[in-house]
Amino acid sequence: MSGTAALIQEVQSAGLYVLDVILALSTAQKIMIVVALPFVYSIVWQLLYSLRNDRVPLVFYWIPWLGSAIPYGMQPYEFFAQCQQKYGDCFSFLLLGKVMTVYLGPKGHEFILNAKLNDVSAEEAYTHLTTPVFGKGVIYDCPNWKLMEQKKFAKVALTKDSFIKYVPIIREEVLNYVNSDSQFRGKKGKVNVLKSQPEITIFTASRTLLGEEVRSMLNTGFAKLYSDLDKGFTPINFVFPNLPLPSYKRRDEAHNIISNTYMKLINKRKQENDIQDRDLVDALMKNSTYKDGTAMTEREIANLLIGVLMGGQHTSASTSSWFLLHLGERPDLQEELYNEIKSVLGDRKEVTYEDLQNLPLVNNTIKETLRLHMPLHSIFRKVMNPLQVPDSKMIVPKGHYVLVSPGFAMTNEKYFPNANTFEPHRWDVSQNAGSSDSDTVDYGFGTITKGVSSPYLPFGGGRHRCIGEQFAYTQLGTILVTFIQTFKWTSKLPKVDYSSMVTLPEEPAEIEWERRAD
Ligand code: X2N
Ligand code: HEM
Repeated sequence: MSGTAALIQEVQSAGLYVLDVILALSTAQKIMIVVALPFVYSIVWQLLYSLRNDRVPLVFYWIPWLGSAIPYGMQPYEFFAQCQQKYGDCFSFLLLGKVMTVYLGPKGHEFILNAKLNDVSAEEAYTHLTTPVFGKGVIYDCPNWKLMEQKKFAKVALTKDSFIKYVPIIREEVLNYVNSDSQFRGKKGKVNVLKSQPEITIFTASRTLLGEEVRSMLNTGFAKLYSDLDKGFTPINFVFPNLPLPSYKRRDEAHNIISNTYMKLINKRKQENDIQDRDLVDALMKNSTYKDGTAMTEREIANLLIGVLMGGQHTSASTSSWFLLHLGERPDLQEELYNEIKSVLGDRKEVTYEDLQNLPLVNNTIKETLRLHMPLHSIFRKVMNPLQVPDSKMIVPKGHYVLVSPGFAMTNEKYFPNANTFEPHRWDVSQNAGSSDSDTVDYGFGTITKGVSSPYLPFGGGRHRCIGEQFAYTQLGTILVTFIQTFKWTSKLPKVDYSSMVTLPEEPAEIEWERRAD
């Protein structure tokens, strides 16, 4: 008999013996074993994993599958800081069955955001979450080259010429809101920014990017559909893309109705030959043919509109909520902002796009808010080919994920002295110093800086870099100017809620406002 066959027989009889022992146990003891087995397995697996020197160190965890989900989900930056102390800038942790490799700091930004297209994939990391919400054929439900072109198509509606038109519209929407919403009735009062800012954001973004037709529908039952769709865009959906629950059904129904509505709008404009340069709808109707000659379908244009609006909604609403709450603790800054606005606009109240370029404190307030509250605390990619960690023997295997967190560097003492203090004036000097690299690259949606080793990257970098930065600054700048012109306010800064899609303030997130006399 060969050695192998003998071994197999040996193992077989040992297995049978173990089975006999187990069957002889009481039911309670059997249950104990079944319960304990995953724990034993996971601990043995972690021990063996820790012996490999070609792997990034793995953060120890007790609970199988769940891994480090709770410390990460509650306080990601504190969790990262603790891991950094033990393992350095590069470590792995288990998040709900997925191995995440984190690389903190500028080297990590470069490693992950500038990784090769063949090695890492954003669509594989995000599609389960985004496709049920945005719909088929766009963003992360298509090959990367199509996403690059979709970003190029959308950018046509995000130019200086468009912003010049958007600013008065945004101002009108904000004024209309603060002069009619029940939370803003009277001379003074309290407002929950987690209600007001999402509403102001959706009204201003819909009116500018989707046009008056869609904006006016938001005063009707149509708004409920947005809320249903929104409830399908949470970290829970990231973990469980589809469950037989009412919220998932409402998400899918809301998607279908909204997508159909946008298609009807596209068709109406087409039929009436009413295609101008008003908004993103016009821009995509004019320019959405891929370089291979195929045109985006009307369904795909509708879904791209949903995706772009949804992305801008969460990030922008979070940012304006946070600057209101920070400024509420700094009446001195509100006065400084008021004086800056007055000195540039004079007796004029109607802010313009050009004015916004001449209001450094307004822009630095937004910049500082994004430093302290980068809306996306974690950016993910799925590893598609074994990936070597630079200057090491460590390999991140295919099937694992990489996670980059510019928000960690942005709130770190190493890069920003008094990192936890809200201080817009820290940006006064050196408006653009630090990003000394002028090397640029074009992935298909316009030139961007090649290097991503800056510690300050609220809009990401590389081929997936944000195209909404200028729109966000225009929208947020106009909202901030209009608030400063209209109100003085106070507040107490809430803690951060990291368990949402974007980093939000915890409830209660209120400001106490008072109308300015003039
Ligand atoms: C259960 C606490 O809460 O212990 F949207 F056109 C549109 C970003 C995807 C972030 C996923 C996991 C948090 C677990 C907490 C478009 C404008 C985009 C860009 C664990 C106990 C979408 C998932 C968040 C995992 C955190 C980014 C966005 N510009 N928008 N335990 O997508 O850009 C778009 C782009 C994602 C996440 C998480 C837990 C283009 C807990 C307690 C609980 N995350 N998260 N955008 N966790 N717990 C966007 C890229 C893309
Ligand atoms: C991508 C941040 C507003 C559209 C990104 C990324 C970040 C980001 C970090 C990179 C994601 C990744 O690498 O996985 C922000 C912040 C915003 C903001 C902080 C506001 C303060 C907007 C707005 C729009 C928008 C207003 C649309 C008008 C996009 C798009 C992408 C993107 C289309 C590209 C996604 C990709 O290529 O994978 N954004 N964003 N964003 N953002 Fe934004």
